[in-house]
Amino acid sequence: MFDLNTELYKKLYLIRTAEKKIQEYYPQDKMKTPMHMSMGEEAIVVGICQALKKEDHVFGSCRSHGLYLAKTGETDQFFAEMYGKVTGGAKGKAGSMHLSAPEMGLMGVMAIVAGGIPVAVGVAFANKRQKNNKIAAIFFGDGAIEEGCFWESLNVACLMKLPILFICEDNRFAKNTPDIKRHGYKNISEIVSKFDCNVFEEESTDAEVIYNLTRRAIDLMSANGMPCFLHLRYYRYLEHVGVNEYFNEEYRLREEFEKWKEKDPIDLQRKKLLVLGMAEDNIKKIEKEIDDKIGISVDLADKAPFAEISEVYKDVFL
Ligand SMILES: Cc1ncc(C[n+]2csc(CCOP(=O)(O)OP(=O)(O)O)c2C)c(N)n1
Repeated sequence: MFDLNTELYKKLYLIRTAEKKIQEYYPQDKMKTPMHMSMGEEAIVVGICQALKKEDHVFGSCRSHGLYLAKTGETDQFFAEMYGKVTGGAKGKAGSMHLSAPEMGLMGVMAIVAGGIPVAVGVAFANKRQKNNKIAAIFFGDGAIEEGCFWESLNVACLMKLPILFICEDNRFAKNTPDIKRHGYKNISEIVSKFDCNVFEEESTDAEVIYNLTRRAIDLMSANGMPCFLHLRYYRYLEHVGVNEYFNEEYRLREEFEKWKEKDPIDLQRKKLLVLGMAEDNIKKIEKEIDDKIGISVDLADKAPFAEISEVYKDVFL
């Protein structure tokens, strides 16, 4: 339990610190990619990726910095991609919204809302055919539920009993539009539970709670062969896109934000380590190692060259 909680904290701290670095350096205008920040959602991606096997396949949306870092733990290619440099995972052609590291199971993240869902279902189908015991996990926002391909994909996955986790990261907003202005129904989980799948619902910023829930989901999926739908609530700290702390009170309440901030996933996990008996100095040592690693990655990315012009059409489907 101590080891698990330490691992969870390392990932949570890594994600938050990497994004704080992005906030700090973005105004230099060297990172040209739009930024959809993960701040607030870290417990979900960290808890789930911890519960998955290394070789499982993960897919995400445009808001996937946290997912990438939780799944891979690496920061060199991550920052190089942000800077658009040849040392990035996609040689600088992908940016923040199309990250991938297939060798580490991060198969791809996509800017088209719900775009990754049918792709993940296809991979789950291949995994089942190959009997390789791998799980596909697709992360998407609540806005993706409004896309037809979500329902088509869910239907096929249930019909074919595919080994897939559908993870709805529900922050109640698609850009600035709240769920009540978009949904002709009350409860997503209630509707999804009409399908032949295992449905889980949780609102927690505790990565250990999410980890345990995911373990239960995976166990149930291997017992009854049915896909899982995880409906997980969180609060997006920043605006839809961008790195500023600006909070738009035209569409959401600051009090709600303050309430979620009190149970911030990183602070919560740090306090838990202290309660479990980890010395403050040990925690600081862990944090320093991660700070240093990120500092080096940013420096390397900044100094790295851009790809040659001849690379422009390579690795691109036209
Ligand atoms: C098919 C499609 N329609 C519209 C957009 C424009 N768009 C980008 S993000 C977004 C809202 C996404 O909300 P949600 O899925 O809840 O994810 P979140 O931003 O909350 O993580 C929209 C409408 C898009 N990228 N793709």
